[in-house]
Amino acid sequence: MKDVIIACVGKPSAGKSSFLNAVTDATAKVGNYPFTTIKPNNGIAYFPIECPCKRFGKSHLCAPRYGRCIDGKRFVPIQILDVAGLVPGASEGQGLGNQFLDDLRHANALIHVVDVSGTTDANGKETIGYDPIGDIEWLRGEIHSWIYGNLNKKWGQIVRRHLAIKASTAETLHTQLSGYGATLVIVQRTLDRSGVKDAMDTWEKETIKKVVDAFLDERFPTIIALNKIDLPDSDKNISKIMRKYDQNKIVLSSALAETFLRKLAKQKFINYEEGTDNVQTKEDLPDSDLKSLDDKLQGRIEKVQDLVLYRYGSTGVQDVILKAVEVLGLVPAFPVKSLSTFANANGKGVFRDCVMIWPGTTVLEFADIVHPEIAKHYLGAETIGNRKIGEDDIITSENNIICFKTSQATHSSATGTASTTTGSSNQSSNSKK
Ligand SMILES: Nc1nc2c(ncn2[C@@H]2O[C@H](COP(=O)(O)OP(=O)(O)OP(=O)(O)O)[C@@H](O)[C@H]2O)c(=O)[nH]1
Ligand SMILES: [Mg+2]
Repeated sequence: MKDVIIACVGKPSAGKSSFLNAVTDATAKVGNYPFTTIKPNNGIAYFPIECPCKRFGKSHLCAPRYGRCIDGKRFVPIQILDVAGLVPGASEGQGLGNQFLDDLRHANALIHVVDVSGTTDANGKETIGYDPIGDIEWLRGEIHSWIYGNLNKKWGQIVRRHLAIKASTAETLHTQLSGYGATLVIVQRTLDRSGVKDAMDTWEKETIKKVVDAFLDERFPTIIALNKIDLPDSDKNISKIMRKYDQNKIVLSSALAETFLRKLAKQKFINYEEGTDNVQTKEDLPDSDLKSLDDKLQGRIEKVQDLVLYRYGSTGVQDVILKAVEVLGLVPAFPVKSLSTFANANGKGVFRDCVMIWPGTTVLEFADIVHPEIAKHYLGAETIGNRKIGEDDIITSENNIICFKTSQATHSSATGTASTTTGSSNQSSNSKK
């Protein structure tokens, strides 16, 4: 059971650290030169989900332990990792290649931050008119070469061992890929996806490549953030990329605009509703405690509105996180002590905990996530309408408000120590699927 981690990846100066700073309270160093980041930075971002408090008329009482809930829009924490930039040849150790690839082992999903403005070249150096379309495939290719290269180097030995111990293909691949965070479930899905059925000792180089390709899809679901949309040349590059790639995996963003707006909001110059184009100033709200703007600041805000907010509807950074959570298929689940008040014994803590769990997590697995004591003394579980649910039932949006019954009183914190975003991971454990 590990927290879910989403990693920002991409070439140097694409805006990975800026993105982290824009969506979390981290203060990663940002610079217009390659390899500003060497050691990974991390922060917690909050992404919005629909909170059941609204449906049950409890919005005014809703009391999240982490994040916040505003009129039924609940902001749930998730860990974001910002790693060193990757340059061509990284899989052969160029730049900070090996370290970068090592850091990736912890990630569950990737956000590939692409500088869509064409103002940085393949190595992250300042330029003009660079075509970013190649960056998308290049990054995947680099990760592919890293894994394929490592397998290919010792293929003879892998196959000899495979034959000697009469292992199944999945078992052998699992041993080889577990260093990249592969579980048996992921390996099985990889084999299904690749369509490869031949015995391992007959695999050609092309077969190994095909399997690695399928593995990348299963192990590292990726969202592409086309960043720096505020810059002039971004437009034409965006339309070119959108025509070529799956639009469901692409989000437009301006990390710079988001950082700017959040900073002004913090300094009380504006009211800014993250994820929207809604910016209000003292002029809009004369009776508010907002500070007045000088002409220069007013001009900068208008520029961000014209170039980003009014054009694209938002700075896009929140959409990037939402998409990444969506590709992982995480399900929000709410452990409660009472199915009528959703509160603690003292009437407080309404919908206090929200845990994002992996798809396929069962009720009993969820009990263990909330607190091992609950799983140990588990008697049963009920959902809305006091409807009984089985311990092997999969949790979905239909039964995700759950009251556990236990054979003895568990520790007072036991129904609600669920921390941030966690789960019985189909990535981090071999849960039954
Ligand atoms: N115009 C514009 N500039 C941006 C945006 N995001 C980042 N930048 C700028 O791009 C440069 C590089 O940003 P970083 O966030 O340091 O990039 P990085 O990907 O973390 O780079 P490395 O740590 O070197 O790998 C900085 O000058 C940022 O201010 C954006 O949305 N718009
Ligand atoms: Mg950086």
